[in-house]
Amino acid sequence: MKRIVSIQDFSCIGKCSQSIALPVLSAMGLECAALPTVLLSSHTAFDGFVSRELTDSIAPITEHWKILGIRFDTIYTGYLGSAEQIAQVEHIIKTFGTDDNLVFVDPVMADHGRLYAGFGPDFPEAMKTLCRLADVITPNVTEACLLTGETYRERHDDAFLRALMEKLLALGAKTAIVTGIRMDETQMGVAAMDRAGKLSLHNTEYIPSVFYGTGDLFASTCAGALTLGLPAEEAIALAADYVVQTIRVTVQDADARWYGVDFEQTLPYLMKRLGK
Ligand code: PXL
Repeated sequence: MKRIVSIQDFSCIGKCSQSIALPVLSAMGLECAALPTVLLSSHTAFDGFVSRELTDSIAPITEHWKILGIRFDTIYTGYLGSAEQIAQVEHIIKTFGTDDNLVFVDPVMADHGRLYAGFGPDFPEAMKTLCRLADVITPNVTEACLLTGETYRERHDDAFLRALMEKLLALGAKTAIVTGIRMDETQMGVAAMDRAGKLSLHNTEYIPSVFYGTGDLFASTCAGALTLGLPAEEAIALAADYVVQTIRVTVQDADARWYGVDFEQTLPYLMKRLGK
């Protein structure tokens, strides 16, 4: 069985980060090791959330793993609490990185044109250094603009997309994948570009709604699919289709929660798509 380490916060309420990565990656047939970076009472979209950075715990945990000789097929990073934690994760990548494992960086920090509560304007600059070490990065449009200096906008065209993807690749990652691309009214897409300059766009139905955690759902599924050995285009299509299927189910739920999606209901869809 392949092993992936998920490095991101644990939000007690909110269905994001580790509470998405663990069940999704397990359902995909992967062993998921979890390194929590921050412990939060809820994710940061709730008023009054309480947050405890676990910065002092990260080095002792990973030093123990090193002594045990643990190896990871994929190192997957998401929400990190500070520039100091980014530096720690860079050290983890250098320590556990090999020629054949995958470094998957989701530069979680912003959405809808704004940084998440708790991040200062310097944070994107620190995140750029982490992207440099990645094989794959998966920003949403807001994060991609913060990483490249492009101006954020809600509607996109070919020229914007190509410029954005080229600038992202110039940060140093081998493949850039950007979620939340809106080329027209009815669709939402995921764009990808690799070092060969090939640009692809996987469009799905656009369902007008705002739910937290969909970026984490996309990243966990995509990281899992790549770890299983799916080609990038198939991994992207699977992850994008799973997210849209989950949103479809969530909007039909009279009891839907604004803070997260009903991904628990659609795990069978994901497993079926994988032939499990
Ligand atoms: O879903 C992204 C995310 C992850 N972790 C925390 C968050 C958010 C988005 O708000 O607050 C703690």
